Amino acid sequence: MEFSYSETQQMLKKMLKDFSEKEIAPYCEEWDENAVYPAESISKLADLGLMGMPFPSEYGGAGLDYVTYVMAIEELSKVSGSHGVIVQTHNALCCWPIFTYGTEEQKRKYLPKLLSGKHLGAFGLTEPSAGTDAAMQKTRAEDNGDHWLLNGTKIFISGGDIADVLVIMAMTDKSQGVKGISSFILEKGMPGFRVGKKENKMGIRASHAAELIFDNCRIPKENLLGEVGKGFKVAMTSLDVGRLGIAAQALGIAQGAFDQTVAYMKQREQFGRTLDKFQALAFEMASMKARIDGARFLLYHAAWRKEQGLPFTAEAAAAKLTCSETAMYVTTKAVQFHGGYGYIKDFPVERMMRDAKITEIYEGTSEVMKMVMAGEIFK
Ligand code: COS
Repeated sequence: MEFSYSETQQMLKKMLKDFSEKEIAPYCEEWDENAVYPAESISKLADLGLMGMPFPSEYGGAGLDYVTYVMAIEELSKVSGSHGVIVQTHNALCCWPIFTYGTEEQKRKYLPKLLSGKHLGAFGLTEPSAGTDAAMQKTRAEDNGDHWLLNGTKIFISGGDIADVLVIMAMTDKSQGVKGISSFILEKGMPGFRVGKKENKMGIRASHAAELIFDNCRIPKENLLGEVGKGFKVAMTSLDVGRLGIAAQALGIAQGAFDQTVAYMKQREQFGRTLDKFQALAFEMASMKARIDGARFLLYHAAWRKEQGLPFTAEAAAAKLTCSETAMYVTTKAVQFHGGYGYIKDFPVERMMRDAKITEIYEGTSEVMKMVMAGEIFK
């Protein structure tokens, strides 16, 4: 067992801390208020290698391991949960399935631009009637000779409005149920593909969620990703990797809110003393720290298993469940400890509490995490 940070990890954490303080923190509230996608800072993160973290240099990746990858997302999310999810969705849900299931030709075609951050990636699984029950895909892909014809609608797609490359799941044979789902690589601008409604969200407002509409969208035959009928596996295994990133995002939000609260309590005076001198409050901070540190161990362990090539589905689910519940617990307390100042937009904990909530919902709700874990316990 190894509990220390490597030199690379220490350097990356320091670099991202400095970057977040300088390039993200001053603009966070404005991006949140106006739901602005932070293009410039994402492009700078791409220059630092963040858009292709756990992929080999052969395709233009940074060659980092998965533990370092989750640490990076955690660090960014301490300041901005939106940046955490933008980076993780791109890496885990678009680059990862192409890297893992793509043909050599597909990898050579798509990965260099994705991993360098010149192109942004997204992932389309969710539909109006296929949320938790993700296998209920209504989007159909029909074999039409030299191309696939895609018809249907996806909703709540993170980065869907700005993505250049999207991994999309669709039903190719309804009679086969979950084994009739296939996955495809779609590009912005393919005929018959357009972006619909952009959601007005409670939190992570600098990361957009959009509707995708496919109206006789023509996808070249060679853009099938993996085998026909194996799309659900592509989606589920991608979500396993995605859940490491969402757990990291949640953990970062929790740590960020905790740090803000420590600083606030040291300077806020009531009844003639600063808040940290009230034992009832200090004890609650101790409980929060114990939960954050416990959640971190679960996450790093799950990421380590992924790195070792060991099964990690249930561990990733446990990490996401715990980190997201911790984020909600800590941010709610953080707002409470700030009192009235926690409820206004002058302090970041208000945004952090709104940002935390989605981590219990997307890429599988807390209930789905329990289904995955129960499946493992009773298999
Ligand atoms: N990794 C690899 N394969 C997986 C998998 C995973 N994490 N999860 C499911 N599969 C496979 C199953 O093994 C099964 O294949 P085989 O029949 O060849 O064994 C196939 O996918 C269908 O699985 P099934 O529907 O029977 O599901 P499970 O009982 O394995 O799991 C839940 C059920 C609900 C836990 C699972 O389907 C799931 O996680 N669904 C996604 C829910 C979700 O996250 N929705 C929100 C998406 S947000 S974008």
